[in-house]
Order: sequence, then C-alpha cells, then structure tokens
Amino acid sequence: MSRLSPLPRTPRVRAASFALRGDVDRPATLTVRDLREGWQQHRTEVVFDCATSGPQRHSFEGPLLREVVLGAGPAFAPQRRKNRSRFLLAVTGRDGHHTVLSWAEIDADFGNTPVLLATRMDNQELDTVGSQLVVPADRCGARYISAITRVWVGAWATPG
Ligand SMILES: Nc1nc2c(c(=O)[nH]1)N[C@H]1C(S)=C(S)[C@@H](COP(=O)(O)O)O[C@H]1N2
Ligand SMILES: [Mo]
Repeated sequence: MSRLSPLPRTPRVRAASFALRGDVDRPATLTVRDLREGWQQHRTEVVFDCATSGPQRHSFEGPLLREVVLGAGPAFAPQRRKNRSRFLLAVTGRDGHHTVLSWAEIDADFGNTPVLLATRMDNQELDTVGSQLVVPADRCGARYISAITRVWVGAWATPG
C-alpha cells in the first residue's frame, strides 16, 4: 500500500511568544503583539560589534524589559533597593542561546539602562520571529538574544 505523501506544511504564520517565569506573582506567556499593545514603545538606534561579522547597525522598537517584568510582579520588596539588587534575569532564544542580566542593570535606581524587548527591528515586525533583547549599553552583540522563548526572573540565593 502506498503511503500518502505528507500534507504540505502550513506556512509559519503562528505568532511567536515567550514564557515569563520565575519568582513572579503572575507568570505570563507574551506574544510580540502583547508587547506592542500592553506597554509604551521606545525606539533606539544601536551599533554593536559581532566577533564574526563586525559592526552591526540596527533600529529597534519595543517596551522596556523592566516594565514588562514589573507587570508580572517579581517577588521582591519594591521599596527595598538592597533586596531588588539580588535579582537576576535569564533570557533564552529559540536556538538555546541564553544570557543573564542583573535586575540592577535595568532598575531606575541602579544602572537604569533602557533594555528593550523589541517588537520591530529595522522597521520589520517581529511577530512571527519573536522578540529580541536590545542592550544598547553593550559594546558587543552577544546579549542581543533573538527569537526569545523564555525570560526567567529570580533572586540569587547565596550558597550555604
Ligand atoms: N538566539 C540568538 N540570538 C543571538 C545570537 C545567537 O546565537 N542566538 N547571537 C548573538 C550575537 S553573538 C550577535 S553579534 C548578534 C548578531 O546580530 P545580527 O544578526 O544583527 O548580526 O545576535 C546575537 N543574538
Ligand atoms: Mo556576535
């Protein structure tokens, strides 16, 4: 009996999303559309260096990572700066590339750097590809994680 040939794959029009998890009161699954509609958009032009392909120039738009994470209710004492300074974020891409930031890098009382979760790159919507981390203060591109699938937030617990 001859096998039917597989159905043609449906075109990849599914909206990409990422899981926002960790020590948060309200874990969430967010699409690029959620990021666009739920928070104020910021625009930035960046240049970063790539070890293999040299300087890259891009424009990005999207909400501040800080505001999106605050929306999930991270389990820190909001008025306690020392407590907030113990939190970390881990950002993972679809290919497994991942990186960490400290909460203090993006906290307005500490580094206050405008790290974005991009909804557009070079005027292209990222809805099907997924959001990209934008770290304007970084000299190199390694933390510009594309196709984000997961953002984890939590406190560093001192061993022992
Ligand atoms: N998901 C994912 N994002 C990634 C990487 C990767 O390997 N996987 N490489 C990073 C590195 S090293 C650089 S320099 C930039 C490259 O950005 P470009 O595609 O604009 O050159 O993407 C970053 N984001
Ligand atoms: Mo790179």
